[in-house]
Order: sequence, then structure tokens, then C-alpha cells
Amino acid sequence: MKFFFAPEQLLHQQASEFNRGELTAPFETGTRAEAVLAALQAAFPGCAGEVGAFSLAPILAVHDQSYVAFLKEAYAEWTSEGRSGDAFPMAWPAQGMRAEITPSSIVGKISRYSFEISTGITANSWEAARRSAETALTGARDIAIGAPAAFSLCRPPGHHAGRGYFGGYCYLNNAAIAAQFLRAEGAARIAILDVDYHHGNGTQQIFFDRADVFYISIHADPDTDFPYFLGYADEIGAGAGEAFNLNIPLSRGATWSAYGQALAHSLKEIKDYGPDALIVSLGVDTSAGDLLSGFLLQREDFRSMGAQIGGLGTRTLFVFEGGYSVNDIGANVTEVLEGFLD
Ligand code: OKP
Ligand code: ZN
Repeated sequence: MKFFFAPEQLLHQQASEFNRGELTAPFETGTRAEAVLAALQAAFPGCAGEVGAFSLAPILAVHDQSYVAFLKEAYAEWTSEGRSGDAFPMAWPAQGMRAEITPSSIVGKISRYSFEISTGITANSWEAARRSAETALTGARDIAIGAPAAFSLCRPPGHHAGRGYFGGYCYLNNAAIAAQFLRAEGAARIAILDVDYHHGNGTQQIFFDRADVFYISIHADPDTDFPYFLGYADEIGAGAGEAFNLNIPLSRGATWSAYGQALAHSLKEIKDYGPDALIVSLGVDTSAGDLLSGFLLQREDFRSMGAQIGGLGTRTLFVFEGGYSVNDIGANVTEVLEGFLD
């Protein structure tokens, strides 16, 4: 199995993060990607592939044109108003306020195109996010031309990014962009299995009213965990997409006994759907000891996860999402991929 990584993804680095009322060091860092890269180089020697260049078309097939234009220019606008440092949102329209408005001031715009306070825009966020999307696209292209599996080491992650908003460390929805690309390349049906600890609100939004992309997510109950306002079990899709969105929220403290059952159920649903390709939004922040999370998966559980997914026999693109304990994430990703290949 080839793995893909673009070094420009390391250029994005926030100076700090606002988390639970405190300014802290950012959790989502380039060292995360470097740790996973080192583990993959050791476990799969000779399997590294180059990330290609793509036009903006496959990104614009998922994200609003106005949002992409904003992302590209946001930091330059921020500094042209005399500011330095990272750009952050300020206010969101609550009930009764004018949610349809896009203010012309940069702080107003950053707010309009985001949904939460921990994620900002740095000088290089656009470059890193674009290369992250291209990392996913390169993996998707590998699958499209016949590879049975590939791993895209994407960073910043993607599953919280919606059609027209960033947040949750995500700017462009890498898994969604890869899914849409595979559709354009001729796959009739795609399943996206999101095993990150957090619900992928962006991926859900993008495909909520579509039957051609089935989104299945196992995650911490949004009643207690980020992103709080989406990811509940009663969100099943709408219109043509009804029954093609499946959320399986689990309680904090979940171990493999609950998780493995949820995964087996998800895989049965995917099997019945009969997709031409599977995309796994692979966050390993479900690990016991993860800095941000509350599940208790052990090292060997990640191997079981990979083995169960591999049992489907569907061509599979793994797209990296979360995982914040830098000392564990390389080994846990490797376990998933080795379990898958066995
Ligand atoms: C991104 B991914 C909780 C802080 C939440 C944002 C979390 C984004 C997770 N203490 N801040 O899904 O791993
Ligand atoms: Zn996560």
C-alpha cells in the first residue's frame, strides 16, 4: 500500500489555541504528521509516493467558490488592516441575527466562514490546506487507477470543514474532496467511514441530501463532546439522502467492546450498500491517553479495526484526521494499516 505526504502541509502552525477558556499550545501540530510519517517509513519501506498538483476544480466541486476565495485571501486581508499574528473569528450570528450576511470587514468575514473558536488562519494555512486536499486527491487517484488501498497522510485534517466553513482544525474537507473525485472518475457509490473520535460535521453536511455517498460515523456523543451541535443518532439524511447518513455516538469511556460492535454494525451497513470504494476518515484520537479525547482503545484494538475494515474486500482510501498524542499516533495508524493488509 502506498502512502502519500506533502511536506508543505507542515507550514501551517498556530501560535496558540483557545480551548475551554484558556489559551494553550495548539494540539494540532506538524509534529503529528512527522510522527506518522516516520512510523510509515519504518513499517512500509519504499511505499512513499509523491503528492501531485491539481487544479482547484476538485476542491470547488465540494466547497463554495466564495469560501475558497476567502480562504486564499484571508490572511493577506488580516495583515493589510494592520494586524499581525494569527487571524481568529470574533462573533457568530445567534438566533434572530442575520446569518445570511457576509460582512466586508475581515474579522466579520472570518467569523462568517467559521464555526468555533479554537481554529484560526495563519500565513500559510491556505497553502497547507490545499496540499492536504491534494494529498487526499493523490491517494484517490491511486485508487481510481486500480490500487486496492492507499493512505493519504493529510494535515491539517478535514472532516469538520463544511461546504462554506472552517473549524475543528479543518479548512478543506479532504475525505469529501476525495469522494467527489472518485465519483467523477466513475465510481457510482462511495461509503465514507469516519472513525475519528469526533463527529465529522462537515462531511455529513456535504453529503446529507445525497444517496451516492453514504456517510457513517462512530464518535463521542456530541452531548458531551465537540462539535456539540451535530452528530446525533437521529440525523439520518434528508431527501434523496434519507437513510444514507448513519451516526453512532458512544459514551465517553468506551472501550473496544462497545467500539468493535459499532464498527461491525457499520461495516454490515456498508456491505449492504455495496460501494465501489470506501474512504476511511482515520482519526486515531480514539486511543486511550489521547490528549483531547475520552475513548479507551488499546494498541491491539487498532489492528482489529484495520482487520475488520479489510474484511470488506472493498478498495479503500485511508485519509488521516485526528490523533493528538504524538508518541502513540504513528504506531496506532500502522496497526490499522497492517491489520487491514493481513
Ligand atoms: C479535530 B479532529 C476539546 C477541544 C476541541 C477542537 C477539536 C477538533 C478535533 N477540549 N477543539 O476531529 O480530531
Ligand atoms: Zn478528532
